[in-house]
Amino acid sequence: MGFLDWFYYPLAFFGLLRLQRAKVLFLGLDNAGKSTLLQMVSRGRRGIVAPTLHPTLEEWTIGRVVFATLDLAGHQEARRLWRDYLHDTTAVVFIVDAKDPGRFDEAAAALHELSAMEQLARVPFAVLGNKIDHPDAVSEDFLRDRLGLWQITIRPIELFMCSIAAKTGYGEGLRWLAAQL
Ligand SMILES: Nc1nc2c(ncn2[C@@H]2O[C@H](COP(=O)(O)OP(=O)(O)OP(=O)(O)O)[C@@H](O)[C@H]2O)c(=O)[nH]1
Ligand SMILES: [Mg+2]
Repeated sequence: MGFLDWFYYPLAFFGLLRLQRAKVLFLGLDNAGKSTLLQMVSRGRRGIVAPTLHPTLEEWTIGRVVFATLDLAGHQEARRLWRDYLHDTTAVVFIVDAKDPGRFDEAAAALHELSAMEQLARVPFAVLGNKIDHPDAVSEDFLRDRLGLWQITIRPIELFMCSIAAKTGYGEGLRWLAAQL
């Protein structure tokens, strides 16, 4: 495999490279797995990630596709920052830690707040229930219910259970997302 093949493989694989221009946001609470997914997409492997300091924006551009992570936990000031950042978003990947039920309500609130925003009115959302390699991870039906996904109707939205660390499940989510664009 040549250098370019190696470089573009993850994106071509997900069907995102054919896009003219795209801004794909990886959103979710802290500790959900946003930085880990960004590493997988940008480098095809997992490195060591330290918790990202808030409010931090990480960006990675491949071809004409910009990937960015944004932490949705916390206070109003951070909220204002991410609100400004959303206007030309093409697609949203919303990541939830599926082994942390104590934070499902907080994650659901952030997801519903996002889905009500005008800037994202027609933007497709792939919701990733991450960390299913862990024994405490909940089932897909349980997570779907706790996040209240059936209440979000005006856009394509789909839940995918995955383990970003074990490289399973999120590829389907990204391919589904690319197919919506
Ligand atoms: N078991 C398991 N752990 C994971 C998985 N994906 C990420 N993690 C771990 O979860 C922790 C948080 O991952 P990050 O990628 O830093 O999460 P983040 O959403 O960027 O978090 P902040 O930077 O704090 O906003 C790290 O210790 C990761 O190694 C997974 O699929 N399974
Ligand atoms: Mg991070």
